[in-house]
This record gives sequence, structure tokens and C-alpha cells, in this order.
Amino acid sequence: MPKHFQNINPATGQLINIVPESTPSDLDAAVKKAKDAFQSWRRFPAAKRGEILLRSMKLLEEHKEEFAKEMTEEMGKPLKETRGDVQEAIDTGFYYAGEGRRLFGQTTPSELPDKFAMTVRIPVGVCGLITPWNFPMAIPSWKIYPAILCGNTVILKPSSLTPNSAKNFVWALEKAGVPPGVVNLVYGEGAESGQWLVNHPEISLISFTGSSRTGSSVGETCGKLHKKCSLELGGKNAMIVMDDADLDLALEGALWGAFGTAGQRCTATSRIIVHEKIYKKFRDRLVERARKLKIGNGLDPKTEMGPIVSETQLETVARYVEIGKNVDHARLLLGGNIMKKGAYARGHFFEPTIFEGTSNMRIAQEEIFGPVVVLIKIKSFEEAVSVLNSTVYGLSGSIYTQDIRRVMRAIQDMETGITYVNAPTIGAEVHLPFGGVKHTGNGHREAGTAALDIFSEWKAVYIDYSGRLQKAQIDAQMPGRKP
Ligand code: UN1
Repeated sequence: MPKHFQNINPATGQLINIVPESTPSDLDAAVKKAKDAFQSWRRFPAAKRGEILLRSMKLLEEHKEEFAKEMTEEMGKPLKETRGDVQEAIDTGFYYAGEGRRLFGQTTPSELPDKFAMTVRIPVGVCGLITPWNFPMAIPSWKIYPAILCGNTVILKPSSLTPNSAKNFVWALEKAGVPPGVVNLVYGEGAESGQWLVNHPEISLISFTGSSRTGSSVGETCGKLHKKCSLELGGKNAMIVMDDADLDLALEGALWGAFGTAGQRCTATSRIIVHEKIYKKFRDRLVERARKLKIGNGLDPKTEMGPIVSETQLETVARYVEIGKNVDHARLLLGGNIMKKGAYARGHFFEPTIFEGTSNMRIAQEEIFGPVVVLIKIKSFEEAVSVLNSTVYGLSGSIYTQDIRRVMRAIQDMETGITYVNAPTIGAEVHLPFGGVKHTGNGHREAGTAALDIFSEWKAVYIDYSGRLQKAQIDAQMPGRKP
């Protein structure tokens, strides 16, 4: 009898379904199928692969409402956000479907006569994809769509907290005509099945989204085993609000960036760096607005912030608030408690929480992944940027200002993979590269054309039609060049 795990609604505590955990032999069988399917899939024309992607994206469109609802039930974020999550998968499918007729390489002159040179993209093989629960359809789509468009076959291991969203996405791919063995779904807890994927000798590439700590061990193993490896890891994203900012706009942005998805985004705004001239006004208005946020079941259209995804994550958030109060001695301005009364008692709800602190505090340095934000007062633009850059992470950053010189300098000096101007730290679009610098990643980017560089290798091709042996670097071609 295989082990099972429970899929629980974080808003109500109700059991949604019971999911069988894949056994090592299931995983082995999946890799074998993926390896066999690779031989025909890699030869299937990319434009035709793209057409299948397009059909799958249309199926997602048809089922958008139903899939969004199931997503809200299993991970909690409000319906308008889960609709956005499904939409992000739809957009990604549309984008890579078109890529099937591009997948451009280069042609370039050879240094020798009667010789032609070009580059082509070739697939990598079987790819292991490990995805989190916070964007349970969008993030699998960022990986699966470019991977299979490039001709790879994949094993997806979604978070055990969101099995149904992964199943819905894979259903659409299968129904659209993705041949058997090209996309394989396995279920399990990260520690066991994730490690198994990372160590499997027949898997050539690992694409992982999760914490920096786990990412570092995934990267270490991939390095030892010579696997390609793309890591999308933590963030401690900051928003700068300068003294000339449009305060209403900055306030809206702060609420959405910090408390959207209950702060459970890699790109969530978890620090707000505010100029001293407007600090008090901004702080008081933010606290007032955050106090009024409607917290509840994401299926209720009035809900603005849903629950925390699981009890373990709820405990982590509560632990960080304790650290903020008792170790950092930060000033708690709002919230800080698990919500236990009435309807909240059955779910995992946490109050929107605002601290006033300084840049060196643990709550201003470590990723919390919850509705907790730290306000930091600064005196100048230079100080703001230096505070923004003061963590080990480098995913997303934002600045609110009307001054074009500050905008341009922020773009230049922020150590982030994504920079927003007059917008919060969240809201990336699927045709631009997504990812970060420093401990946020390992130099790769997802989405857009950047993802093609993860899921394909370059092959350089030389075609010599001179009919004689020509030696690059050795044959003298320049009149007068010494041999
Ligand atoms: C994440 O932050 O975990 O940029 C992913 C956004 C979304 C994706 C976020 N498109 O806000």
C-alpha cells in the first residue's frame, strides 16, 4: 500500500482529497517513459510542438474559472489572484506556442572560404522540474512550456500542498495532444522525491523554484553529477518611497506588494524604505489601510487577503514575529497574531503585520514568506539604495519617485534581477526574464527567450563545401600574412 498525503483547504481545514505518494519504482518508471519519449519528441517539428501548446492553452482558457476555484481551495489565495495564476499559464502557453516557429539560431560567416557556419538549439534530454505551491499553475507552466517546446521531456514534481493545480495543468497538456511520456507527473514531499529527482542519473537537467537553502543543496548535487541546473530562490524585496513620490500610488502599491498572496510570493514586498520627510504620514496611512484589509476565505469575492498555506508556514511566520519583537526589538505597529476566533479558527490565518525597524534586523534580512513587512526610515536616495542592497538576495526592487535622475540611478544601482518604477515589487510579465542576482539564483532566468537558454544547448555547425581540408587558425588567408 503506497503512502498517501492529504490535500487540506488552508481556509477551512477541510480535507479536499487524498493523494498517493509516488514510490521510487513509480519515479523510475516515469524516467524510463520520459527517456523513451524523448527520442521521438525531439524529432517532432518544433512548430508542431507549438501547435499542441496552443491547444493546451485554449483548454486552460475554457476551464479558467474552475481551475482557479480549485486552486483557491487548495492553497488559499483569493479568486482574483488564482484567476491571474491560471492566466499566467495561458499567457506562457501562448508565448511559447509562437516560439515553435522561431527558435532562432545564428548564421555567421566562416573565416575560411566555401564554408558555412551556424548555430542551432538542441534539447537537453529528460528534465526534472520541482515547483512550489504559491503559483501552482503559473510556475509549472514557466518550466514545462519552454522545456517541451525545445524538445525535452519532463518529470514534474509539484509541491505536495498543491497537487490538484498541477494535475489540472497536465490534464490540459495531455488532452491537447502531448504524446505519452513527454510530460510525467509525480507526487511527493520535497525532501524525499525531490532529492530522488536531483540524484537520478538519467535526468539531465533540474529546474528548481524554492528556498535558497534547499537550492544550494540542489545546486551542489547537480554540480557533482554534471547536470544543468536552474535555481529560482528567495527574496527580501524592498520598495523605496522617496519624498517626492505620489503617496496614494505608493500606498496602494505597498498594500498589494506586501499583503497580496498574504506575502507568500518570492517577489513580495517585505521591506519598505521610506524617506524621513514623508515617513510619519506614509506609516500612519499604511497602518490604517492595512488594518482594514478584509481577511478570509479566498472564495468570498470580498476577501482581500487569504490564509497562510499550511500550519508549518503559519508557525514560521509567528516565529519571525517573535524574533522581530524579542530579538530584534523592532516596534510592532500592526498585527503580529495568528487569528484564532470564529471562522478563522479552522484555517491558518495571520494578521497583516507591520514593523518599524532597521536594516540590520533579522526580520529585515531573512525571507519570511508571510504578511509581514518592515518599514525602514532613511535620509537620502543613496542611503535608500544601500539599504535595498543590504541583503544576500537580489530578486525584485522598486522605487516611487517623480525624479527621472533617481529613476535612472535606481535602475543602474539596485542589485536586483527585476526593477519596478512607480509600481510594487510584484507583477512580472511572462515575456520578460524572471529571476534574480546574488543568492536568489544561479545566473539563469525563467520566462521569455531567457528560458530557452535553460532548456536547450547550443550546437555550432560548420559546413565545408570547398572539397579540400581547410584548417581554421592555420591556413593563411590574408595576403601578406606570415604563416
Ligand atoms: C513569485 O513571486 O513567487 O511577478 C512569482 C509576479 C507573478 C509571479 C510571481 N507574475 O508577481
